[in-house]
Order: sequence, then structure tokens, then C-alpha cells
Amino acid sequence: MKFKLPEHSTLLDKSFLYGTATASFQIEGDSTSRLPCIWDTFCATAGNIADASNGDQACEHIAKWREDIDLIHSLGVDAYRFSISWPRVIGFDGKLNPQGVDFYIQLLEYLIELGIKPFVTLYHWDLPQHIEDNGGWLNRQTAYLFRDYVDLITQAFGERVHSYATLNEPFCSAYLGYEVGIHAPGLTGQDKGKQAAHHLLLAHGLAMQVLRKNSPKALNGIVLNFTPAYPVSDSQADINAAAYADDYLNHWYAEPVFNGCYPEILNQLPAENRPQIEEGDMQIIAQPLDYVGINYYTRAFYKADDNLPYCAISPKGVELTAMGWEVYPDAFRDLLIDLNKRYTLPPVYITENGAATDDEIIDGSVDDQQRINYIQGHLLAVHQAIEAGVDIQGYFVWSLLDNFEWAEGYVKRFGIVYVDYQTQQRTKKRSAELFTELVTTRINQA
Ligand code: IFM
Repeated sequence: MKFKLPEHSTLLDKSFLYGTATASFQIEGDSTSRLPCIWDTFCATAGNIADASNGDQACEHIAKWREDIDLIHSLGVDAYRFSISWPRVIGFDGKLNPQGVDFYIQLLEYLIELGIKPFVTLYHWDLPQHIEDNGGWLNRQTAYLFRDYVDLITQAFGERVHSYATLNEPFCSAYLGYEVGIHAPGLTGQDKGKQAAHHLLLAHGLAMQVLRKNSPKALNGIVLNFTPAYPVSDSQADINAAAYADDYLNHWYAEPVFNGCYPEILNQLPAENRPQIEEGDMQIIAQPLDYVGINYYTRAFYKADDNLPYCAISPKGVELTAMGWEVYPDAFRDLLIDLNKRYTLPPVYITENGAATDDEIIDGSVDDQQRINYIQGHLLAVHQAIEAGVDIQGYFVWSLLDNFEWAEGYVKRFGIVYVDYQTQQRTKKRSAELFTELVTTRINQA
């Protein structure tokens, strides 16, 4: 088996960028050499994490980083997307922590030495706990603290970074963390979710201004995730419910970034739940971007409900991954095409796409056929979106390694490389081998 794409596909061109991705809290471990973050606190409460685990060891990447970069190099990919742990690089006093900064500088320099482009995410959910203790993303001041952290760290990194993303998936930070409470810091309430979202978006805009000044040569942008909303039936009520969910869960983050306004359903929220928006905020949020990162895993279904604007329905009789997420690549293609129609998009990178599957090592190898099929289908969807006119320049598979899958702990395995958490041994899965075959057989096309 090989990943197959039409011969003329730009995905087979050397200029199409391939990479793998990780995030700091999910892989680093060595939690005592940084400040505590909201995920340390969240993990410490019984019942929050499926296997009662935490990020103390994770993949021991802080110790094994060189081996991990060698592994990435051996995959033959062009780029590596990873995130900076804010609590590792900034102390309580708001100043740089030299030990943390040195770690990332060494990492960046080794990537550059091996010809791998560093794609750096500045916030992948690990907010320092002392900032949360002052209100976290509910406090407007956190947006300015983020700007200050970005200012310091980007000056320290100089020109070593190929691309910066301000935030990864503000939907998850705001909605999952502050509205429904299944992610850190575990708060609930529509008012909180929407206020946190606004401050995150403000933080993004402020950080973009800093990035333009400090790293004008890098590709600077944001990473947004989308779970396209489908109606369960073609009744008008279900169609309306799905449209509402799409605006509430997806476009709430895209519309401010691209159009400088929230979706119109803002006016349907109870007045006390609407975010406090200060004059000039929306202009700050809608900064020009060099690229947008799009993360896609699955779609969702909604029906109308007498008491709620929408009601989510679990799909039946469809293929699911180990996360219980439907495998449906056509929604990915349609999402990309729809976003391109709805907004004036900058160049697009697929910054995350992948699947958790029930992987097992048998005789030293992992035959992850479901993941292979998943990647195959989604690469084809990217190809089709490009054919339909979407400017997509790269694809990052999530994830390089099996790692800490947030509220699911270590049970769900997203890696193209298997991690034995007892020995910390890494074993390439079959999907990793096929990914290498794909990226190393690309040719320059006219
Ligand atoms: O593991 C996460 C990642 O941190 C953010 N995007 C979704 C992935 C899978 O749930």
C-alpha cells in the first residue's frame, strides 16, 4: 500500500510542505523545571482525566528531544510544528527564564541544522497557573501578558523560526476550558466561554502586531479548528440549528479574525452573556495574516431543540476512530472550499489532521491500517480542495508521537510513531513509513 494521489496533484510537488506536529504539555514532561500551568492543576483533580494521568513525564521529550528531532529527520518531512510552553520560558517576574529559552533555542538550531523548518505555536493551552489565579482568560490583562511574553520570546529566537502561530484552536481554550469545563481550567458558563474567547482573540491580534515587528520574515498567523456542522435532516428547523451551531462553535473564531466582527448570533445571546468588547478591539483582532492554519478531524450533526438553539446528535452506523469521531473526509474538502468562499483567506496550511486508532505493537511493528486509510482519504480531500481553487500550501499530520491526549490521558494514540510509556521507546508505525514514502518521492512539477 502507498498513499495514492492523482499524478498531477500539487501534493506530489516538492514545494508542497509536509510536516508532523506536537504540543509542549502533551510531550515534554519534566514539569518541575517549569512553572505550574492550568493543565497540571486540572489533572490533579480526580475525574478530570480518563486514566488519572498528568503531564509530569509524558513522552520525556525534554530529555529525549535530540532523538525526537532525529526521528523527524528520518521521516523526511520538511517541517516540524511544536509549541512553546509559556510557563517554561517566562518566570513569575514576567522575565525570560534562560534555562527554558535555551532549551528551545537548541531545539530550533538543531532543526535548522537538519534542514527542517520550525513552525512554532506560541500558545497551545498551557497557561501559567499564577495567571489563571488572577482570572486567566477571563481577565483582559492576560491578553497583554501574552503580548509581552510573545515580545520577549520572539526577540530571543531571532530569525530562527520559519513560521509562528499565535494560538492553537482558541475554540478549545475558550469553549472546552471556560464554557463546558471539560478542559483546563474546568470552568463553566456561556458568559465565561464568550469572554475568554474574546480575550484570546484580542491576545492573538496584539501578538500579531508584535510578530510583524519582531519577526517580519516569518510566516505569521493563527491556527483555527473546525468541526463542520451538519443538520440531521433536511427540515428547516434542523438546518437552522446546524447553522447556529456552525456560527457558535466554528465561525465565532474565524469571523473576527477575517472580518473583524462576531457572527450575528451574538445579538441573540442573553445580554449578560455577551463578551465585553472595548472600542478598537475588533480592529486589533482582524490583523492581516501571512497564513491561516486549519485543523480538521471530523464533522458533527445537530437537530433542533425546543429549549436550546441546537442539539448535538451522535452519528450511527458510520466509521468511527478510537475517539468516537466519524471518519468523513468529504466534509474536510467542503469545509476548505466553503471557507475560501466565505472569507478572503490568506494561504492555508493544514496544521493538524490525523486519527487516534487502537494501535498495538505486534512482533515489533504497528500496522495502523485505519490511520493509513484516514490519512489517505484526507490527503485526497486536500487535493480536491486545491483543484477547486483553495490555496493550500502544506499538510501536518497530528501527531508525531503518541502523547497526552488531554482529558483522554494516554489511552488515545494519535501518533504516527508509537510510544511505549514504560520504556519511552519510540517505534514508527506503518503510517509513518508510508508518510516517508510519500514525502520522499515528490518531484518538482512544472
Ligand atoms: O491532541 C489534540 C491537539 O492538542 C489539538 N488538536 C486536536 C488534537 C486531537 O484531539
